[in-house]
Amino acid sequence: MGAVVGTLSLQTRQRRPSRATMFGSSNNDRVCDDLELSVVCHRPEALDLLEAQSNFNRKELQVLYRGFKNECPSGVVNEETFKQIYSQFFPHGDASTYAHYLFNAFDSSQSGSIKFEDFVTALSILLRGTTTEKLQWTFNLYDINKDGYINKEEMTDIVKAIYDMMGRFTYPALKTDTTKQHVDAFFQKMDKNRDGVVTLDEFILSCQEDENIMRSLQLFENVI
Ligand SMILES: [Ca+2]
Ligand SMILES: [Ca+2]
Repeated sequence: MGAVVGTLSLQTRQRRPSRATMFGSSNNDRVCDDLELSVVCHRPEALDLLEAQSNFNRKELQVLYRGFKNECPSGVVNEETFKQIYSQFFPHGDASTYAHYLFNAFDSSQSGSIKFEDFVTALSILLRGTTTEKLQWTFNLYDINKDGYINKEEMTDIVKAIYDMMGRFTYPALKTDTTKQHVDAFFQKMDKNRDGVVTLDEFILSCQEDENIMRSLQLFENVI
């Protein structure tokens, strides 16, 4: 399990260099100009609302917005674009399946596209949220069909997607039964009442008992 949640922190580290470009502090004047034009003038309430709903201040939101518009001038990210951006961080593997699951977790309204608001909401939780919020978000990511339970099929799909994403350079001697072992270990630890599915309560309880998972969650904080 530690390796699964640990992957999230690995992603954070791998994404840092790109984040520096995406959210770099150059052209600060233009940040404000763009934001004035795109958000403040057209939707003056949007920034206030985001500031109230997220754990970012106005200045941080402006920098994030600049980065978002830079990568996605249309203002929304569809799944194909998301996969392309995300895959750049995992050049040795195939990140498309994991990116699909991540996309659905970012797209909390299941609208088929990620708007700036969706992006800020997810980042706010992952970087500045409480432990429970981060675990809820991760649970939702693993709960592929969003029915409130993680079953073995979903966990198998997630673990396979993570192995695909990491590629053969990270897991050179991957055996076919490794996925099953990983999933079995996950359920051994998480499925407290042994009914074959992991609920949010079981997930949060089990993660909080695990120091490795708690440490990897803390790595999210203060990276922006
Ligand atoms: Ca499910
Ligand atoms: Ca259970």
